[in-house]
Amino acid sequence: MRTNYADEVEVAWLGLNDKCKEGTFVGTDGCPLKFTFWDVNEPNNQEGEDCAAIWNTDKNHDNGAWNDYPCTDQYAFICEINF
Ligand SMILES: [Ca+2]
Ligand SMILES: [Ca+2]
Repeated sequence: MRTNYADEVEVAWLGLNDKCKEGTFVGTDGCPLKFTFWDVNEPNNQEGEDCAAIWNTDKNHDNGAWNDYPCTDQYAFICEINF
C-alpha cells in the first residue's frame, strides 16, 4: 500500500509546452507563464524537447527546478483544481 506517492516520483509533468513557438512555454490553456523555475541551462530543447516537468526535490536535490523533456516520455503529472 502506498502511503505517500509523491515520495516515489522523481519527475512530474507541469502541463507546459512550447510546441507552437520554440522557447516560449505556455500552459495547457495556452496562456503565457507568470512564473518559471528552470534548472541551469534549461530549457535546452535537447533533441526536440517540448514539454516541461519538475524535479522532485527529495530525489534529485534540484530544489524543484524545471526541465524540458520529450512530450512522449511517461512521468507522473500534476493536476490543478479550482475550489
Ligand atoms: Ca522545445
Ligand atoms: Ca531539457
